[in-house]
Formats: sequence, structure tokens, C-alpha cells
Amino acid sequence: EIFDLTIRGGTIADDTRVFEADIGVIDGLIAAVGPNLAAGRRDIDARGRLVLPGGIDTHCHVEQRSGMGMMCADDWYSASVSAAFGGTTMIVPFAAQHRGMSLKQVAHDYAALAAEKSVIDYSYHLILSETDATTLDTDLVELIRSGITSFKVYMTYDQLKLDDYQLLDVLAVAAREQALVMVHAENNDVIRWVSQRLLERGKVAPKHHGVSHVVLAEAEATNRAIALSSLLDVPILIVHVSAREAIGTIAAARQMGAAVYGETCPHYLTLTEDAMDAPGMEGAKYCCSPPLRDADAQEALWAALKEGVLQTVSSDHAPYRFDASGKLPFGDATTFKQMANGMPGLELRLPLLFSEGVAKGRLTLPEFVALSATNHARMFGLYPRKGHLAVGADADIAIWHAERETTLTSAALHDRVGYTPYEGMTITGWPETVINAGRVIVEAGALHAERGSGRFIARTAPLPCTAPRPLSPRGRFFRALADDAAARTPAARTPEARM
Ligand code: DUC
Ligand code: ZN
Ligand code: ZN
Ligand code: ZN
Repeated sequence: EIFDLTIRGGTIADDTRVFEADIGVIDGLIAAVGPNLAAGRRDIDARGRLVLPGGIDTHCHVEQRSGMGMMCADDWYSASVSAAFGGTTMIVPFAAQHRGMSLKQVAHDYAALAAEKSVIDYSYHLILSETDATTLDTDLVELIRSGITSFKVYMTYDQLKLDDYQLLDVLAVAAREQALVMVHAENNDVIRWVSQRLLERGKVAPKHHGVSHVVLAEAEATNRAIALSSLLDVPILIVHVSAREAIGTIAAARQMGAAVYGETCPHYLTLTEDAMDAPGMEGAKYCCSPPLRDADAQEALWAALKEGVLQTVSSDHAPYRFDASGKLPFGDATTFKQMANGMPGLELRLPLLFSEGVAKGRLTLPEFVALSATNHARMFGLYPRKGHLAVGADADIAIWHAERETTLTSAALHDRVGYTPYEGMTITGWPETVINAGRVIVEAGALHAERGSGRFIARTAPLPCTAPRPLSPRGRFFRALADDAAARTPAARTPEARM
């Protein structure tokens, strides 16, 4: 059979090795990997280029309202286009349940937006803010079984946070249904207490965001999340890890055999807290939660990626504009408590990780591939369909020019945020040609993909939830208690049950 597409002469990397070969694509799938493949209907000359799996971004906010009620500037169209230009061929953002909303309806509505607009393959996670019986026992179970096999919970933000009782309820469902729980781990009361005192003293500038989201708040909540998950011996992923202390806690738990995983983001690896000191309101551009830390934290993060303590690098793209719609709802009078939290970074996730990681010798190419694609696929139920370049996998491929230098400007990006935290920075390496399911979607700086042409990918059980490992006796005991019919009555889920 004739290949639809042959990629010829490139240097291929997957998460274990680097080798020279051609790739042949038929009907959106990789049909052959080897030397001297036959010509395709179309040939791409990849000599002198790197041929890598397309990136998978499993933490980004798209067409979503934040805990504070702000709407993202990017919808599924602009976000997916921006991702594609940065070498990412699949995104997994969040369908967010706010209090009082039906989880099923939230997921249904979000799926419709994605289907109409995404130019690349996609799935989504859920954000849970309610733990009533309908949410947990009906809607969540149904959604997990339909391929939405992961969800996020918050330990902070008054409008989203779950208390420890609720977290245990949620973890029990995840254990039963083999879903991966992503945890935003920060201690809400520590942040509230410090913030209140700063505000009372007139300390309202952006940099005080960093003061209030103190490392101890992240470290404490990380430790508590791990303790709760250990009670049921259920896997969790701590998202956006920023602090050395949190890394230490995760590493220690893993050492003890706990199924605890960690994610970090490019901004924690490349920027420091000083950015929030910029004059006037400029610092608001750099306010995210957890906040940027110091050079010592960065060093710990790079080491944790290298050592496998953290498994994924996601963008945590939080597209809020530097205007009244996001960062500055009250103009220059906006306090650090009123700004939208988060930074844009969907398009630059991989270029930054490549430049700061691979080009600077901190990461090998296989490590880069694992952190940008393979581990995302494994951890979120997409492997072996996605995340590697092997026969039978989806032809999701980014062809990189490893030496190309680019000076970053917001104007050259494809999101709708209007600024980039990396303005003026020069990076090395760029994904010039991007292929999703055999379609060349980005080439020579131009988009060749229709709105709505991306496909929903139903996910299987995440690897952390299925990897054969003996449950701890404690986990077995408390899981049995959670599975007990009495523990699953609607009444047991009400606050009155909390005696
Ligand atoms: N948490 C996120 O995951 N993203 C943006 C802001 C936040 O607090
Ligand atoms: Zn064909
Ligand atoms: Zn978060
Ligand atoms: Zn996020």
C-alpha cells in the first residue's frame, strides 16, 4: 500500500531512544518506521530535523470560567490553534463544575464547544466543586465510564475548594472507577489569613500575591493530599508543583511506595518571583497559583524532572488578558486578591522546555519526549494510541528545527491573551511542521486545519490507576469501608453526616 505521507531522513526520538529512520503514514496512523521507505503521496524531507511525538498538554484552561468567575480569553478554536503552532497535537483542558451546577450538563456543554471548534485532537477533564450523591455516584461514574478518566479538585479558592471529608469521598470514587485525581494543593486558610493582614495594611500590589501564597501553604496541602490519598491507597497527581518542599514530600511518599505523581510548568522552570516586583501593575502578568518561586526552587524542579519525581510538564495555560476582563478588573486599583490567577503558555510550553531543557543540556531528548508527550499519554489513558512514534499509533508528529533561534513576542503567538510573560526572550529550537492524525496542520508558519476538525479521544483508565501494585493493608481496609453500601447512601454525602 502507498503511504499517504512519508517523512524522510529525520532523527526520531521517543521516550527511550534516538535513531535515524523514515516514517510512513496511512489513514492517520503510523504504518511503518524504518530505513528507505517507499515514496508517499506526499514526502516531507526531514533531513537535519528532529522528528518527535506531537505534544500532549494535560493541564490548560480553555473557554472556562475560573474559581473567581473570570472567563478565559481563549476558546477551543484559538487555544487549539495556538497549541498546534507550538508543536502540541492534543489538549486536555477542564470542564468546570461551579457550585450548584450539574456535572453532567457541564460536561455535555463543554463537549459541544470542543467539537465545534477544536482544530486538534482533544479530551477534557472535569473540575468537581460539589460532592452530592448525583455528582459523585451518578454523573461522575457515568462520565468516567464514557472516557473522561480524570478530574481535578481544589484545596483552595473559596468557590471551588473541597474539605478533607469531601476529598476522601472523591478519592473513594476514583479508587472504585480507576480515575486519576489531579489536586491543586494549597492551604486555603493560610493564604486567606496572610492576605487579610496584607490588605488591612494597604499591601495590595501584585507582589503580595506571592507573599500570601507562601511555600508552606503548598507544602502543607501537598502533604495532606498525599495523606488522604494514602488512606485509600489511590493514585493522585499533584499539579503545578512549584516548591522544593513539595517536591521533597512527593519524593518521600514515592520512596515509601505511594502512587503519588507530580506535574510542573514552564513558568516555574524559567521565571522567578522577582517578576512580580515589576513597577505599577505589570507584576500582575506574572501572578499565578502557586506563585513563581526562587532560583533554588527552579534547581529542585529540574532535578525532580530528571529523577522522575515529577512526570509531566504542562502549560497550565490560563489565558487572562492584562485588562478589565482578567488581570485588572478594577484597573490600577486592582488588589492582588482581585486579579485573575494564572499565566498564558500553551504555545510556548514545548519551545521553552526544549530550549531551557534540551538545548541547555538539562534534559536528554528522550526525557523531553517523556515529559511533553509519552508520560501524559500513559498517565491519562491515551497510551499506546498517543505519545510515541510506533506502528499503529496516531500519526501525531512535530518536526523540530533544533538550532533555530526565535525571539519571542506576543504578536507572533496565536492565543488571544495579548501579552506573553516571555516577551523578548530568545530561545533555541522550534517545531516547524506539525502533524495531527496524519494531517499536516502547521507548515511554514501557516495553519492548514479547519475549525472543528479535531477529534474527541475517549480515554482508557490511566496507568497509575491500573499498574499492578499490591494495595497496602490500610488501603485495602479503608477502600472496603468506602465501598460498603452504607458509605454510599446520599445521606452519608451530606454535611450532617460529618460528625
Ligand atoms: N490553578 C490552576 O490550575 N490554573 C490557574 C490558576 C490556578 O490557581
Ligand atoms: Zn489513505
Ligand atoms: Zn490549580
Ligand atoms: Zn490550571
